[in-house]
Amino acid sequence: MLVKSKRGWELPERDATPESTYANRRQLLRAMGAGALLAASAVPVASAFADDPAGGDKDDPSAKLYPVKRNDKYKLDRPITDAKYSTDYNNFYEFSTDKELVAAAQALPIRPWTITVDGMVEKPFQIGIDDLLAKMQLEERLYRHRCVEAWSMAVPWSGFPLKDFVALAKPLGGAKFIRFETFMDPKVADGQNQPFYPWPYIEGLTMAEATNELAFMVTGMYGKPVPKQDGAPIRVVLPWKYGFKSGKSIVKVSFTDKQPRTFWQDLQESDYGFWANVNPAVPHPRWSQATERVLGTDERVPTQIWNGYGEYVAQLYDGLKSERLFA
Ligand SMILES: Nc1nc2c(c(=O)[nH]1)N[C@H]1C(S)=C(S)[C@@H](COP(=O)(O)O)O[C@H]1N2
Ligand SMILES: [Mo]
Repeated sequence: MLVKSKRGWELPERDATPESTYANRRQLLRAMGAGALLAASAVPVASAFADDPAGGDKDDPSAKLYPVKRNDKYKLDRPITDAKYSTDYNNFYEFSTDKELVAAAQALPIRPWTITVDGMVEKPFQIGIDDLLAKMQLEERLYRHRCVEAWSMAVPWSGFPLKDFVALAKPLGGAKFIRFETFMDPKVADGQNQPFYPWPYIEGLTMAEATNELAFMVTGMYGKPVPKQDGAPIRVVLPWKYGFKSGKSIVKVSFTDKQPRTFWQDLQESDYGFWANVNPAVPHPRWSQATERVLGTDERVPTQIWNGYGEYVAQLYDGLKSERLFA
């Protein structure tokens, strides 16, 4: 769906092909190759609606923990995105490949919720989300978020530094990477019935990235528990990387000496690599990354290298120049 526009960089985000297109193309090709007809995926229907889908589940026992104190160190260069945009326009392929998935995501049960910590750690363990919340010092941070599809937002997230979680996990000296796994439950997440996606959603980081001060485990948003559509009850947020690196609704955190293979690498590695650091000068194979559309105002603004967080993270990559760091 190429649209003629005056200048290439003015191409609006809706004309950029979303991440799903390749998969859908692949689905079609595979189905044709097999001589089979694939039924259109059923429209997911929420089995339960929360009182206030934009503000967390009414039954969420963590609601009393919020709001938490803001850490003022992390400043925005733009206004906070109105919650009505950022909690209503989501990428969460488990529920849908289009952005309107709030209703479908309400079907996710978020209590009990257990996180398994395994791999190269002193002693593998499991911890319930409320026990974890009780152990961690929660704070609020204002971060910008840049999706690889060239839209962006600015959000007050609540949570705790990923490095505090790493300390709790006690990785062994030989651990070089951390791997995040999202829940797998095709009964509540209809997208997981689509077998051409390599479920469950896996993401990963180096230990140096995971222990960088910016890496954040998010449990809240806008002074309330994080809504299901945004990754309740716990997700990752990495503001210098494209949004797909920030896995939602995490059930397992593993430590390993091998670079984890990610969901998006399995799907289309040429477009979505392991590093995926934001860089306006490195286009996606099918669209420019030079500018981004700001959710809410639809203004187009220039994208910054490392999404503007270079002072914190650029040095992480000094010894990695031969890697494909930006796509
Ligand atoms: N499990 C899971 N995590 C995910 C995704 C997903 O589809 N499934 N989408 C990613 C992408 S592409 C982006 S941009 C962000 C979107 O987060 P938001 O919906 O809270 O804005 O979540 C990321 N985390
Ligand atoms: Mo994204």
